[in-house]
Amino acid sequence: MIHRELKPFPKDFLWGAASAAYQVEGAWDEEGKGVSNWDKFVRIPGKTFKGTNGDVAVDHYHRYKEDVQLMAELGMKAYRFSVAWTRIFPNGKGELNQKGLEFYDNLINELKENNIEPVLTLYHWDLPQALQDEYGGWESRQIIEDFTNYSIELFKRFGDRVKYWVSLNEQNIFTMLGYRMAAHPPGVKDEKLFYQVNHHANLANANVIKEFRKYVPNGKIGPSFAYSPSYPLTSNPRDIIAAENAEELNSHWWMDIYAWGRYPKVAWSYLENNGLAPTVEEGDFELLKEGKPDFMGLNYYQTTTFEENPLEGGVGAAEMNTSGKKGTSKDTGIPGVYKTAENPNLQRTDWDWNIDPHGLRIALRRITDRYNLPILISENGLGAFDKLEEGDVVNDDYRIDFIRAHVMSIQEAISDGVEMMGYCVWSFTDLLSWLNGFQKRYGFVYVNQHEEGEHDLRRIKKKSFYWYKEVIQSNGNKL
Ligand code: BGP
Repeated sequence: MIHRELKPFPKDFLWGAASAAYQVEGAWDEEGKGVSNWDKFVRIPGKTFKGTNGDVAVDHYHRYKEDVQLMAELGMKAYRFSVAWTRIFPNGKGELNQKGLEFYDNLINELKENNIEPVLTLYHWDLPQALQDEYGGWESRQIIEDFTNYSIELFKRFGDRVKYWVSLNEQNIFTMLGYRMAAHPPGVKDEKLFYQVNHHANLANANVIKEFRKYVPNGKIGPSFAYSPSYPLTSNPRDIIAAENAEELNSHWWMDIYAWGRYPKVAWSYLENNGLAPTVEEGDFELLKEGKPDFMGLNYYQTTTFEENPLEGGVGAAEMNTSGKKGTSKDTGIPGVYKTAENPNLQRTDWDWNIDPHGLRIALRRITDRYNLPILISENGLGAFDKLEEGDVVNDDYRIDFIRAHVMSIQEAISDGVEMMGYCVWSFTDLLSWLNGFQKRYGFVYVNQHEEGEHDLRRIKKKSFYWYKEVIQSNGNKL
């Protein structure tokens, strides 16, 4: 649809930015914090870009006040951050660490005093290592209880001030990288376990949402899903089936569970036929149905294009581009299901991520059509090599262009009838990219932090900072 006139952004639209504990906080072993799976994983040689880790990250733990002041200056309405489970329960359960609770208390209070709505993510990938050691973390159903107890502690402590909550961040990504590609902890490649782990995560997610209703009755909670809408490469029906396979196995398989508490039929049948379906216990589907979210959190970066992949001799899984050398990524696929293909209509970033603002509108509409839930965009942004110029200037016009085009797409989606809650750009300050070090930057605020050489961690407002400030001030009118 081409609209004659676009609808305005809602008055209370949450213009924001996002981060995650491990990527910003640092202070990895301070004030009682326990060891997380990431604290351990980054120490294995060859796992991250140039061996980067989050020991210091961008030192937000010590500089949160300065960071919140910058958010206030930007005029941000919302800040999405995650809590490090190991700061609250150093061993994942049992002994509670008051110092950890205090840190988030202070952060939340600082945000509230500056009229910034906190959006709290319960889990953004940093699992207590003690739970991984004891029972394999997400590999055991025991995680449901431990994750729930940890979450309840946060509901009790922060529920009076935090209205918006994200349960699991990108379950599809942390399980895929952790159990399918061995690129994230625990570094496993086991297709069957991947689906079992996901079943446990689904149950944990549902249980936490169920408990949330008791402790934060006026709050809103939902998972953040990394949705990459699937396109067929051509109008050849075989490619269309490949794209539908991808939509079913890579997207509906998670979002259907979140929204409806059931797995999509075609995907389930594929898993059963291939001996991959998870073991389900009595009562699981009842619980999954009870864990209805208030919104769908959408992390949108790109779309993916698919074509048919033969069963015999088809393309298998390929590694990602973590170097920032454009054009080095390879097509990846599942024989007999799909394989990815380059979309000739789209430009790519240096990490070979497709730049596709219209894809965001497509994502918003597909989620709305299928699930009829309001949507909070919990991540969207551009990872790039930024250059710090003379006089502490960063001219990131490419980032402005990227975000502008995506904001326009959101407005088109609103005009199409999509119910939008807010837009959290990834990220506020520059931060540690899990596998790409500090060289892949996303922030409105440059942080002088590097893999090597001088890094005093000073904060520098980029050109995009000033631009986004006007966007927020004008409620999206001035782009
Ligand atoms: C999402 C994660 C974020 C963030 C972002 C950018 O998948 O939720 O934590 O890292 O992607 O990814 P990357 O740093 O790999 O470019």
